[in-house]
Amino acid sequence: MDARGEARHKPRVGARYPDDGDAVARIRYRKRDRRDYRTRPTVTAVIPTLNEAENLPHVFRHLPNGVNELIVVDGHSTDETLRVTRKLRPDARIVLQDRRGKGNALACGFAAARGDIIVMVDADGSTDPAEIPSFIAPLIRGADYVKGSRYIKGGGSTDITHLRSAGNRALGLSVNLLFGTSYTDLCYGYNAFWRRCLPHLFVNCDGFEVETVLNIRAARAGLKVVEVPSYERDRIHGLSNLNAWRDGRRALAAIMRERFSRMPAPSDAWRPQFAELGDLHSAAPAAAAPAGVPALAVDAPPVLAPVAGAALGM
Ligand SMILES: Nc1nc2c(ncn2[C@@H]2O[C@H](COP(=O)(O)OP(=O)(O)OP(=O)(O)O)[C@@H](O)[C@H]2O)c(=O)[nH]1
Ligand SMILES: [Mg+2]
Repeated sequence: MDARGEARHKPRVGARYPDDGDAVARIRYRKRDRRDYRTRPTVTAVIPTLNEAENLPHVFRHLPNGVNELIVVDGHSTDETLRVTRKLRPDARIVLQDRRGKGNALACGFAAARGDIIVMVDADGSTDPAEIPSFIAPLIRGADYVKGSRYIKGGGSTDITHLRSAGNRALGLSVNLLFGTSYTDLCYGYNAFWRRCLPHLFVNCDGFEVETVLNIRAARAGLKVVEVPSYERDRIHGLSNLNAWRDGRRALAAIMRERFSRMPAPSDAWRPQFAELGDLHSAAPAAAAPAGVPALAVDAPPVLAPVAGAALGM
């Protein structure tokens, strides 16, 4: 027990904090948040978008204040996604992915991120940005990588179909057997981790298998992984980009690849050459914003200033 009477958990891979994600833990986090404000780490939310203009207002509205940097990674949307982003969140950084697929989009967003902590949030309204604090709390307490789970107490989904749920469970079981993890939800896109873990996660896949790869790499690298409950809602507007059979096969192939290949040595070699839309605060009216042409900066070196004082010492 520490000075505040909180139990100190020693998470193992796939373990979860018994008290994270519930109301008590959130309140405790908020109190601690206020007290430790000066040493709080900075948080970057990475949101991949492919034609999500109608859903973004909902997602932006529910982002908590503690998010210091917002990165929208667009995959060549043909709707108003970029214009809506500029209008509603002129402070957001808009990154244009260099290839196709959600995996490549996340890799570009991760490479652009400057916060101490990165949290991945979908743009279709199915992952609730208001849950972000319950992902951050275990990281502050010592976890390296926090994964959302729809299958533990407090989690759930109105979005997942029986077919996808069965596939997810089968793939998850395989991963648990092959990699000694005890994950309850493998293919879920709501995760958060310290940016310093990126060389280990080595995000070099392009498609929807990205969550599977991230979860396996976290385990193979020996990161402290914690699960927190998460509730997934239906996509608000538009159609899913995921195809259960095609993407299930991709995830299975990724599992096999991870099992029979050597783990990439931790490095920055995975970093894609993303492009970033230029000065979002420029005089150019939003209506005149091009739908996809970057005016551009490549890669993102400067470090984001912490909210106040020094970033949390790790
Ligand atoms: N930038 C980018 N984003 C993508 C791409 N494919 C999917 N996304 C985004 O990734 C998120 C998840 O994609 P969805 O199509 O909702 O897939 P899903 O959530 O796995 O499946 P559903 O449960 O059916 O919604 C959404 O925010 C998409 O806009 C892509 O190729 N590029
Ligand atoms: Mg979705």
